[in-house]
Amino acid sequence: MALWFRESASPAHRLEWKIRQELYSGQSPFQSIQVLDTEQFGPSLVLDGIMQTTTGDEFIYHEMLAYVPLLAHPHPRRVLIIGGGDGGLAREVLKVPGVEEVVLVEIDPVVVEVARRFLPQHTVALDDPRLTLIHADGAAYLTDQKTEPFDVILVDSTDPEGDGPGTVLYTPAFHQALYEGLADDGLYVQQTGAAFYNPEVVEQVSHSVVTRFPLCRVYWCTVPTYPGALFTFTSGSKRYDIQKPSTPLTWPTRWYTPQIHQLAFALPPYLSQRLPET
Ligand code: AAT
Repeated sequence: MALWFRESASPAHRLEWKIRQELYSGQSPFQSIQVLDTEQFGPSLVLDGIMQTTTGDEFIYHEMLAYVPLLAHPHPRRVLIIGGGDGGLAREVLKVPGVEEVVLVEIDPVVVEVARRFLPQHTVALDDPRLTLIHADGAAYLTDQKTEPFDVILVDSTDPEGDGPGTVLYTPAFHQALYEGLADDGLYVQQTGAAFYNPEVVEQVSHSVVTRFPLCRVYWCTVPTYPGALFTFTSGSKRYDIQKPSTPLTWPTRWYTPQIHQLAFALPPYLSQRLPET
């Protein structure tokens, strides 16, 4: 009998993946962790019952979370990634010319271990000498760290679900810590979820960001894996307008182009009506 993994997009809409095999199942101190070999998208990471990243479509999310901010910033030397223990985002960040140092703060060591075992496409850059891996809560790291400021911070986290580890990364206190952790011309982006079903996430984050950062922008891409496909990112910037690519793209990509970069900021009115004036 075929095995299916099922996730609720809403109480009345479900997504299902046909599973070849469960590759891993465990419980860490932070969350439940599964790696499922899906027939459509290959090996895929599920945390607390929510699909996080699949081998087949991860390039869309990771390219858009890395390249929009990094190619809008003219010299992104020091980059902080919060979450992203699967390594897919770090892989893209480390392709950008001029990136000298990446600090990856992932709360859960088990995510990194299982990604190394089962998601090799994601983890190819985790041993790059420019990368430092720290296991800590990203919010606590930012508040406690006494190191020099970052040019770019990328928040590749789980959604704000109940008492899950990602919830703290959607609070005004965290946005204040982000502001303080960035250089005078720094900028940040965080994933703000599937905007058809959870538009309140992007709404709340953008209202918090706009009170702290001179520039707040929302952009999107489509990810088949995430409910409703329409997926959003919210950014805060101290100086540079993240809508405008300033560094040329000189390496192959599968989703990102400078034209997609600019089009990604065109928002449907049902969503823009919820967002603050910027
Ligand atoms: N690269 C795409 C994968 C993810 S997983 C998000 C990661 O964020 C997980 O490994 C989780 O352990 C980590 N995380 C959650 N909270 C924190 C925290 N407070 N500090 C550091 N790391 C954290 C994201 C996919 C997006 C899913 C959209 N539904």
